Amino acid sequence: MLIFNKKASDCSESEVTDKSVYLNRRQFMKTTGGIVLGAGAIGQVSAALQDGNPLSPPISLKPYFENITETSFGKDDKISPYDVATSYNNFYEFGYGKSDPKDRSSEFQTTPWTITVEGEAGKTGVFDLEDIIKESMLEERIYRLRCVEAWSMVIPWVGVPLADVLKRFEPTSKAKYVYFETLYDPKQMPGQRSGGLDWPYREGLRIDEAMNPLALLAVGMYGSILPNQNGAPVRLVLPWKYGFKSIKSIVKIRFVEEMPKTTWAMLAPNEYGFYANVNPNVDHPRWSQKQERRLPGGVLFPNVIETKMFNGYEEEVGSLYAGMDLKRFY
Ligand SMILES: Nc1nc2c(c(=O)[nH]1)N[C@H]1C(S)=C(S)[C@@H](COP(=O)(O)O)O[C@H]1N2
Ligand SMILES: [Mo]
Repeated sequence: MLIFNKKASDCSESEVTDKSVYLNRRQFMKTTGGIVLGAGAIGQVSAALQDGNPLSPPISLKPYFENITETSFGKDDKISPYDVATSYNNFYEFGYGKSDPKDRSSEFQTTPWTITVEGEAGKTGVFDLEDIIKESMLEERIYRLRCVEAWSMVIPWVGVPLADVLKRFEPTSKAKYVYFETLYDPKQMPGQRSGGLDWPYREGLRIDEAMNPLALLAVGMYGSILPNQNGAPVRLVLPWKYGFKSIKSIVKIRFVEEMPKTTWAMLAPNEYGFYANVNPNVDHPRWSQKQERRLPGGVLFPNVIETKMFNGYEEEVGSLYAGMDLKRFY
């Protein structure tokens, strides 16, 4: 997003067909009247019927994906087609083009997967991802994703509240921030075989941001597991922040006392800050952040909409930044 001076044409998307439209649980409930289905069965049926996500969870996680808890997030937003959400991606480990992640990640190995927990916490060590997930109910959260490049989508994520997971590691009072790292494996990730970014991809949050109920540790989307190009098998989703904060394919969580160095802020500190909260009043030095192109949109229907403060989540997260100069802490 920094190094290539994107042209406006990069954001254009061809219209997609109805076939790929994700049928979410509520819509499904409405069209069937919800007559024959108990609450537990709805998740199963919708995951099977929606023609979006064709992936199936590992056997051991199947019961969890069959009992996804609905939430009220995003009920007024039109969900982006699965085809768009899985073919227009930023995942520089697999290349810099928008279609590279899909085209080049099909062999990426995501099982087994462990996360190393380090630093200022009572419980540290190497944890199996499945064990981390199984401690909580999976939830569906339909969130808007606003990329710093000024395009956006609406994605039905499946995951667990980040706070629930972090609390289990018992962070100490010195844990003022939490740092995350993506897998570093140039053999599997062709983008890491060249420079550009300083690998591994790194992100971080203030601990109170990480504990905010909106912050999601996602293991799925559109009713099933994450496709590799979307950050399988586990990623952050922070809908009030620019997309680059939502780090993919996480292998390390470290509780720290000082603000951690993060990938984009390291590369271009004048363009990308640590906070990276969506803010239409603070432009990127090279483009406006007042509007965004909601995908899909094409040349004829660019589908440009106004960007909202904190991506429309001010009620949930505004208090985290009370009294802060958001022009300075961008
Ligand atoms: N490890 C890693 N995480 C990443 C990125 C990346 O290049 N590498 N790109 C970020 C950016 S810029 C965005 S907009 C989102 C895109 O998520 P999506 O492809 O699921 O829409 O992932 C973020 N997480
Ligand atoms: Mo992004």
